[in-house]
Amino acid sequence: MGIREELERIGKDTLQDLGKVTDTQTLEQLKVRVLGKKGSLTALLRGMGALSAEERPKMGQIINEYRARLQEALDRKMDELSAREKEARLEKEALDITEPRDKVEIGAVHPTQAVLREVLDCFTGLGFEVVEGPEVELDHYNFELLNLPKNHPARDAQDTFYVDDNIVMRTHTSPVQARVMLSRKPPIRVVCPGRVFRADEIDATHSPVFHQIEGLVIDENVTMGDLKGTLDAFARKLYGEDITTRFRPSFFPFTEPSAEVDLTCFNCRGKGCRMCKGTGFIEVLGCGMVNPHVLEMCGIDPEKYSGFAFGIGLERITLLRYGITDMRLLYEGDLRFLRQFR
Ligand code: 2NL
Repeated sequence: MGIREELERIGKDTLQDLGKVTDTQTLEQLKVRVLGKKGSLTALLRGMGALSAEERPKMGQIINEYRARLQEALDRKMDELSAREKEARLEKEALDITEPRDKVEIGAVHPTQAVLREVLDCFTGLGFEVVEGPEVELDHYNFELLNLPKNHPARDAQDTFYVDDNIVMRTHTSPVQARVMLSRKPPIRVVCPGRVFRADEIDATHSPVFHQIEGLVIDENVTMGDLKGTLDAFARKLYGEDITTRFRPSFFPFTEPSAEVDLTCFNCRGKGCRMCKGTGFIEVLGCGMVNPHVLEMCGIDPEKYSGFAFGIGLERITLLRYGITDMRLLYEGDLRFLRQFR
């Protein structure tokens, strides 16, 4: 077979193979088979030695042109195939961000904390500052400064968790306010939320750990009218404009005079129902004018300043708010209960 026929056969075979190639790897092999060092076209060029001197340059030119055309066809195919392969790879590696993922369980704010947030929002809106303090407290701050001297029944180990002779788990958040009075000058307007501890047995209305929010205002000429106005605003903000307060005389060692405060029953709006036992009122908090002796012990001149204080049991108003009848539900972490607040 002459060189020309051979050349034509190689060209035809190569173009035919090229039409069938679908991936870059096979194409690379084809290229080596034709144009490589041991390729068919290369062999043809080497075979030119057998030609005569005048035929050789002419044939060389023809073969080289052929070679260039095949090279170009192979390169074009290579571009096309590698572009297609890249496309396929990107498609395969792409993330489908619309694909739904495994279900994530979303929690809920605990009802006690939800009510705490509402109460704090109300008082910060009235200009109060939120202050926190230690849960493990010196006897001095928890009892002594609050007019609960040695041998006072509230100090009994029956009621209080003692860490040692001088250290207790705080039984109210009042020591936080005592610390505020000792470290600042009036005017003072603070609310102090937090966990408190009492040696109680657990039942539907008692827990050894519960939450309190206490408030304290001290300035010149603070009166019981200011106390009532503040608590009225609190009641209306939390339960609605038609809610009023009712003050009943009471006793606390740290306030004088003292009162217990009832709110219009937010279940029946005052008509009388099971929740308020037909009275139309529900007891919600204790308060009073800060006992002058307490002011004095906390470094505030009772001749110049006066103040009021109040204490709210957070669990109690949470139970009332949601119509829950057993306080244990607030502590047990039962998801069947908690999920209802999502
Ligand atoms: C209640 C009663 C009350 C206070 C807490 C207080 C704090 C200082 C001075 C005076 Cl530093 N008083 N706190 C006053 C009256 C009542 O709590 O039944 N709480 C659930």
